[in-house]
Amino acid sequence: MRIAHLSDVHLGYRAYSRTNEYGMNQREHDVLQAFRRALRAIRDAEPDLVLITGDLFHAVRPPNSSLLAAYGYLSDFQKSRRNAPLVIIAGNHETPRVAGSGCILALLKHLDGVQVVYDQIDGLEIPALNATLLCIPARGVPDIERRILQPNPNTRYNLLLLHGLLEGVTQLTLERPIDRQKIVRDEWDYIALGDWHIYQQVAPNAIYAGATEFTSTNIWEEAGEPKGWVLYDADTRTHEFHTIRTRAVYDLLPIDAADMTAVELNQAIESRADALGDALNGAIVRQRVWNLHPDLRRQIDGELLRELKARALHYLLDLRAPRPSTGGRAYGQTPRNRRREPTHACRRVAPVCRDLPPPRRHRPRGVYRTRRTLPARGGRNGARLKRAGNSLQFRPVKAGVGYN
Ligand SMILES: [Mn+2]
Repeated sequence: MRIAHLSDVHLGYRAYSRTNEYGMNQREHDVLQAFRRALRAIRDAEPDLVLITGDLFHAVRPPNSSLLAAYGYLSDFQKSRRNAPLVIIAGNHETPRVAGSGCILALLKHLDGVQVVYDQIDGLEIPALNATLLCIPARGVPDIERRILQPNPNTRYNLLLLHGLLEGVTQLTLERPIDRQKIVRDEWDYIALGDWHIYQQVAPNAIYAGATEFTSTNIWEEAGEPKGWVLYDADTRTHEFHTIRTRAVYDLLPIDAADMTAVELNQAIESRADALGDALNGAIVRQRVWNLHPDLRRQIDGELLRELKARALHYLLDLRAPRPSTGGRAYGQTPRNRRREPTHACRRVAPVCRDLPPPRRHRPRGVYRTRRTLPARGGRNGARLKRAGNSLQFRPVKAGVGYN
């Protein structure tokens, strides 16, 4: 049995201010294009079974634009493969906090051949393939500990689908990683994993397919990693990783501005961007500058910056002032022993309920944020704050516990 496995598509993801010719956010469009490329390649590979292991949608209530396009793509996809089985499990991004609020994936089960699991751990039997699929969507992850996960002895193939982070997948400290011994077992013909945005083979029969575009909280940490889908042969337990074309993401070498003159700094910014050549056009680029004195900051060449921002889809000049109290270590250079949340898996995003107030940084009441003091940081919050800074010179920021 040949299985196509893709994951973490994040349809409805939006970032930056660029729009395409129809007024759709350019990144939302990119994510849809990546999905369409993956579906076309999978259709041509003619697998017996297709698996999507969570975060098909970026949000509990994705934008209509992405929802409509995705429905159309999947409908055509199913017709083109004569409604062969397609199984989708829910990830943390599309799972509502409250079970009764309804999951958007339920819409897709009306497509022929599509089965969806989003509420709890559930077993699906597909008689036509002589296969049983044990599906663990994001909401089922807390139940793993007290469940016995066993293959069905009555079917030829047994697959395990999981959206969650196994222990050992990331070096970073996890609050509650999933017990690897409980999941990664030889008795499964294939263990299809989602939630980790970088393609990774955990065992010969266990693979994270990774995301199909750069949609995690910190895309810079995965710059240069290929995006794609997995074609797995359950009889030989071998697989091929098929890459798909995405928007280019470059995290340029940081510049240490401690001993630089303004001319040297501007030259360094220009030469690092020039090194990309034409690849800069339409790309997502970050240039970090460390130990930047405020006087030097004012002398950054505005003309050069405007040109770079016009050529790239998004050019982020991430400027960090020196911090004397840390012995000169710049902001942003995280001490090695400091605990950090993994970001490839989008843990810091709070997408699960749009009814909650938007995330805010913790800040005492009455403190005003001006454009000049805005942190030049990437990610959703950075973009949002910068937009606010562009439209309002002074913006009162209410006190509140922020959740990223
Ligand atoms: Mn994800």
